[in-house]
Amino acid sequence: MKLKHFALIALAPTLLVSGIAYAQFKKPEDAIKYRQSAFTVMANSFGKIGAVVKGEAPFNKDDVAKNAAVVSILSTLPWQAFGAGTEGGNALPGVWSDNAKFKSAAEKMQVAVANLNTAAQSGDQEAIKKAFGAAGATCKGCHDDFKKK
Ligand code: ASC
Repeated sequence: MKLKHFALIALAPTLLVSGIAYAQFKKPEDAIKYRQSAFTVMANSFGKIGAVVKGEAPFNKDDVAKNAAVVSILSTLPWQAFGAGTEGGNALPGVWSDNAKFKSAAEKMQVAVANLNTAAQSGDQEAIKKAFGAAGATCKGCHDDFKKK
């Protein structure tokens, strides 16, 4: 393996956690498509957990654990695609004009879904329900300020 590749693999978790942009986009539309795709896949898995929490789907511990892991991993991805010059899509201008607040909201969401993942891996239904509600509130909080209606 080339050293360059080894370094990238070794650094990957740090890059993800710190939100350093390593994904490169040729055009702003590519960044918009990337972040919307990440949110779409995240919302799909989050919604499946929601159906269980609301009693609309049966509780299957392994499915919930898998969906929570997907949400947790995906939650780290969209932020690198909100760089300068990528305004548009469903994002309100505040993402760029009030970027510190946006970043803080993004971090809150990532912490909340990591907590949901911890609860889901334990299989504790009450903990899952509580963590799901808290995570949903962080989605909504950010949408209220930063997503077009
Ligand atoms: C979802 C989803 C969101 C959040 C949000 C929670 O399932 O797609 O964006 O929950 O509606 O308030």
